[in-house]
Amino acid sequence: RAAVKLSDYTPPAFRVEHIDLYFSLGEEYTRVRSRMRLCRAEGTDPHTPLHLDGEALELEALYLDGQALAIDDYLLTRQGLTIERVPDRFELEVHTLLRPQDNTALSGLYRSGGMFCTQCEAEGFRRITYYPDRPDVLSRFTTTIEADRERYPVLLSNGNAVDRGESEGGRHWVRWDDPWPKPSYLFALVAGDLHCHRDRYRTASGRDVQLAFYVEHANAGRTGHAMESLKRAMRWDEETYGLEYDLDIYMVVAVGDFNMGAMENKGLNIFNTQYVLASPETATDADFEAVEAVIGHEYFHNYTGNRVTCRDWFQLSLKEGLTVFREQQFSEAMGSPAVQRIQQVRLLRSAQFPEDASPMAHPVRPDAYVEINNFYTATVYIKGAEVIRMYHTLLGDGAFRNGVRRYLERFDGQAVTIEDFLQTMAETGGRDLTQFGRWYTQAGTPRLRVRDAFDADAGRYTLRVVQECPPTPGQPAKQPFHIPLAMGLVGRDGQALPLRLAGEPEGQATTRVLELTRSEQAFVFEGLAERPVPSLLRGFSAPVILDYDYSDDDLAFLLTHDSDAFARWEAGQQLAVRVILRRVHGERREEDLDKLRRAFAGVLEHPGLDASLAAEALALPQETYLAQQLEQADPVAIRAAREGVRAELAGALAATWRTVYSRYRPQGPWRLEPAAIAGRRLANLALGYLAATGAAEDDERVERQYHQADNMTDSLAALSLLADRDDAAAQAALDDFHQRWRHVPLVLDKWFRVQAMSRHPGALARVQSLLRHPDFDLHNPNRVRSVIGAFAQGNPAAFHDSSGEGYRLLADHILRLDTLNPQVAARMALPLSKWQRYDLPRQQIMKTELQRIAEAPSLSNDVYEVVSRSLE
Ligand code: BAL
Ligand code: ZN
Repeated sequence: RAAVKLSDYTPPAFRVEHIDLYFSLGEEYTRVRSRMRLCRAEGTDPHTPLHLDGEALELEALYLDGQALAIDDYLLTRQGLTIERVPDRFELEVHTLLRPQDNTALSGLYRSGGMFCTQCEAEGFRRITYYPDRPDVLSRFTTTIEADRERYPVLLSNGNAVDRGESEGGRHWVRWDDPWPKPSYLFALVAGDLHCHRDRYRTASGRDVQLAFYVEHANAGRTGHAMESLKRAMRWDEETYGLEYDLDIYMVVAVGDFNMGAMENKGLNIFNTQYVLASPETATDADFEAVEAVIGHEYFHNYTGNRVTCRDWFQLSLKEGLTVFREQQFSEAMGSPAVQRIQQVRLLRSAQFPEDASPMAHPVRPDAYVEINNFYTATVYIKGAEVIRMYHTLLGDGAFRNGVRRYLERFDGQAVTIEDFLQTMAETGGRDLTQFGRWYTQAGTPRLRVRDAFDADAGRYTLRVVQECPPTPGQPAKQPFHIPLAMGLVGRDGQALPLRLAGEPEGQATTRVLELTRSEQAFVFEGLAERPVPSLLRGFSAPVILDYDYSDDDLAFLLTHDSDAFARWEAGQQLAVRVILRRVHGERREEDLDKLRRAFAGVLEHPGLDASLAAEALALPQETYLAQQLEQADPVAIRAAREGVRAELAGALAATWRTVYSRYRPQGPWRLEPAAIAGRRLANLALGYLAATGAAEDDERVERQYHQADNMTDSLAALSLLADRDDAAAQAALDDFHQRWRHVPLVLDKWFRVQAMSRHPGALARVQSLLRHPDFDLHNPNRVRSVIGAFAQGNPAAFHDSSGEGYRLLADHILRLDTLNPQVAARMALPLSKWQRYDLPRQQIMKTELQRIAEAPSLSNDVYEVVSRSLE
């Protein structure tokens, strides 16, 4: 199937000066009338035909400058419409007919519950009308929506509501005008019977902005946290980047059926309910945090994405990497920067590193795709944010912020490229970033091999760093990257040592950033009285794999003494990785458990204990991260080894866990405050260990927490531990949860998810029955992700069951889902793309299932691209 290539980019031949849309929404069909003022772009050949994208549309009529076009005046294909001869300036009117109620792909105009809504990024607008549906065509939009007044009292689109009225047959209409030119992917429409939570925000310059959150009536009262998060995000962007909101109204609509997390449509964000609704009874602390982050993310897009957008979809990370980084900065400012950083790195390692090591590996700026929806990836988003973080590290905070502001001013209202951003940052920072640009073009995770030597007589310590990056599809050899390596040296007494490179004057800095630009480099530090312990990659200063031969004692030492919180966490994780992997290899050292036990006890006994950081430090490394440390992984053996270590730590520290549990459980009613959140986190971590002691009192503790919890964080923490068991108490809790929450979809998703991720040996059979449960629905992406996604990505031991049943179950459902929603189906196929990471018998079955999918008739481009690349 045809790939779109970056090298084939040509500027648009026609500009759309204005588009006036008229929607007549109906139960059986919807009519769309589009009136566009088009003109030939300067320098374009006067004979270039007009091509408009269009997909799954019924064309009813077409008028050029008021004249109806006959069928042989244009060419209609499955991809669009071409008019061979058009004047330099003209008006085109297009009438299309849609059936949103049959749109199960959830791209374009579709129905979710009782409402109409849209999703146009990346290429959904072409499923509404014929249009040059590409991000570098910006136009002024006016939109009129007409619908039944009783069923759809709320009619929304981008910009400001400028007129409204009644029409015949109990219908009404509203006209919207968006003053900001935008690409079609930012168009949005919503119609429904919705509850509105209103508030207002006064900007730094004193303008009042109306804020409006629209939800289904059943969800009224659950938007308070999202509203407050939005106001915090607006304030933060003013204070940090000097960016003020640019319309008089900011609207957010929550919909239950949504392929993505949320969408930054100009002035009218459409959100997955998951990232808007939050109340203590229904949402966990993690959900509250995610709502704040995603509300921030979509708001920050208003500049990084909307005011300055992408020239083409290869530049997606231009807006996404930058916006994820801004979102991360916002979350760090609202909470604990160290905890945020740990969570970011955990996500990068579990989602992006495996992608970089798979046949789906691609650079942050890909150079070809069959289906752009497949490139909304961890690489484009999260590695893209790491790339932006590296600019920040290299330039410093002030120059970085100035650079972003300059980029936004220079390219305001334009569709630009990653080079434009890089060049602006280079100019502002006074740096040559040419080599740094390789982060955008070379795929794969670089590995840093660090070796050291100490010359006691000279007091000289040398760090030698070699960088390598493994081959990835189409890129057998890599050039060296420009890598900021933040580091420090820790003295044997635990003190941070001043860092003086050979030839430099005395200085007091105890953390510095070494810049790696060559395959191999040495750094010589002077003035050291004894051999230090190096603290490397502080704050995770680059998205790389670090290889330094620490002893177990060094790791335990850094866990206690490193002044960098991230590096402390990392040292503890690496110690745990070693102990677990030794078990995987059948190596059982008596002293191992003792080392971990002492290290864990040290964290808990630390006088300045930060409960949130402690909870991160005491959580064992994830199974997916452990699997990455092995050439070929056996997920069942990894699960057994990790669970074995967990049970032993549970037993060895049982008294400590019980003390931690009772000390840190917040007293009194639920509060969303940092100390209470940290307390719940640490107490629930302790409960997780206690669930593995095998003692009846601890089993009862879990049951008691489930039944007594006044909030979803504690209730779900206990329920997920109960889902690992199969006794009567566990079943009773699962039944109770279902009974209580079956009418609240987001909570019911949690019920499915904890079972799909159960560590019980019978989890695979349970997933098979969940897929037959009357509440399971393949049409709803959140439900699909809660069962199929949670199982295939979050339960490796069950998914990789040696029978191959997990793979078969996944493939069967991908094939069914592909007929409904190709975008989500392709995403569900990604776990199979990682087949090379597993042992040979598993590889064989995974490839057989990929092959079976590849051979299915009428496969979508989305799924075809994932499975065919996986098999290459
Ligand atoms: N632009 C798609 C959703 C998001 O990244 O915000
Ligand atoms: Zn985004």
